[in-house]
Amino acid sequence: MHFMILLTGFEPFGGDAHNPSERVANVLAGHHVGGVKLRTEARLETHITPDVRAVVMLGLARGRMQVALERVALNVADDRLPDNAGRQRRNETLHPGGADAHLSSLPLDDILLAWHEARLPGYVSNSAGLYLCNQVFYAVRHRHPHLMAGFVHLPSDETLAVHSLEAFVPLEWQIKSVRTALEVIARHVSHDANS
Ligand code: PCA
Repeated sequence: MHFMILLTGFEPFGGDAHNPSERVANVLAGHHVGGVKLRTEARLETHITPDVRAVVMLGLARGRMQVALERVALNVADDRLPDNAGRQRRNETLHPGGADAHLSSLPLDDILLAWHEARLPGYVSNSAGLYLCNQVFYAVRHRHPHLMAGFVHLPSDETLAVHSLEAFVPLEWQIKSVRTALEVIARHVSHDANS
């Protein structure tokens, strides 16, 4: 069987005109990285088919200064804003009876090393927030505990930052960072499959 890496992004929210995570996912859609095909999805829950060997979820975190690998998903939602369907959760457990937290199962250290070797700034963040990104990250780790899966938060890009005084990373750099992370993940996935 051939493998897939599932790459997901989010649509714009909170009044933003676009979401860099959706752009990056769309740019990379259908490409091969390290011999592994990328598939991109918006509705991920129903689409984790048996050929999916890793899930990389992307989202926007305005105000961040660099691309961030999220270390942990917490079993709580506390939304600052309603989601695009108008729902807002305050201090709610996401999955009653589930672990308080799930850690990323992506090879964080190897990705960080690859970024830094390629002169792509990035770091490991210890909080994905308590909004939708944390929610999908938790749900995937909770429902598919043996799957390699994790979350990458992207900063604003040049288009979003034009309208406000905030840190940004150009979209091209964000694409490079995500592609580099996917190459590392593809290596791990192929190695696991051959051993
Ligand atoms: N960022 C939000 C939700 C969607 C997105 O791109 C978050 O960090 O939770």
